[in-house]
Amino acid sequence: MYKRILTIQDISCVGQCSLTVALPILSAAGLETAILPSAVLSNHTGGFSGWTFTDLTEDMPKICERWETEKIDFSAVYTGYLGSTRQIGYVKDIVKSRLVNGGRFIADPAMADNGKLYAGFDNAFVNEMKTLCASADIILPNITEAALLTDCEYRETYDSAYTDMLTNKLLEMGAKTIVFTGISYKPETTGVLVVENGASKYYEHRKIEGGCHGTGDVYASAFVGALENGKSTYDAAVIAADYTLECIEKTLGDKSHWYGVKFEIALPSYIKALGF
Ligand code: PXL
Repeated sequence: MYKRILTIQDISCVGQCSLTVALPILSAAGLETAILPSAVLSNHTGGFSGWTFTDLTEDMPKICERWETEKIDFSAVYTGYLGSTRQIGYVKDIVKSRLVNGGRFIADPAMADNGKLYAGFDNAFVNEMKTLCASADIILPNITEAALLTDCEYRETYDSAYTDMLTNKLLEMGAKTIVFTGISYKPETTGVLVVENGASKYYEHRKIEGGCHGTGDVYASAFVGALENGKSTYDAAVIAADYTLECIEKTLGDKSHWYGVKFEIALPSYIKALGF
């Protein structure tokens, strides 16, 4: 069966994040990709001095109604940066109505990093995001997002007792499979912690200092692409980590490219890792 994926996140016209990253990566993974833009921004909100923001909340139920009429459904739904608190309710309706039986709902609660919410988000949004994550089959939070979703203190340095606590609280909240990104127990390494069916598995890899913008979106998109190609959760998490690392490596030397990563030139390695 030819898979059709729906991804719901914003269009940042410039900035190599959200849909401008998800669409090419999922296409490279051989997946038909339908999009539902949550908002249109001139550029992303991380590091630029300002941006335009057009909220597309009102379009969502109308678009979903059309899809219902046309009997268009999706093999998987993958959500990222959303445009309003109210929109989250519509996203849940769309998943309920348009995801095929047995299809996976993957939610990246893209709303925060480095201990801080992104511009424009508040507590009400976080609370609603908790309910979206509880309804998802797989969530991909970073440490900041996991702390916000569980009302825990954010820590810059931590050990496995801290990530175990976050894990347990996310599971209590209703999360099923968790792919924690950017988990760093030592200064020189970072990695991904995959929690599935009561077991945890950690993929540790080298850490590149600096931190690039948009890597969460690159990671989640590459993960979904691998997963929907039949890889296990852990294998998809590893493929996505290796790809994201290469994207960062290919970008670092270019100081003018501070706003995103050059994910395009690392696509050949990703495609090879998928076995095409
Ligand atoms: O990469 C996450 C992201 C997505 N979309 C917009 C953002 C950000 C992060 O800042 O601003 C608009």
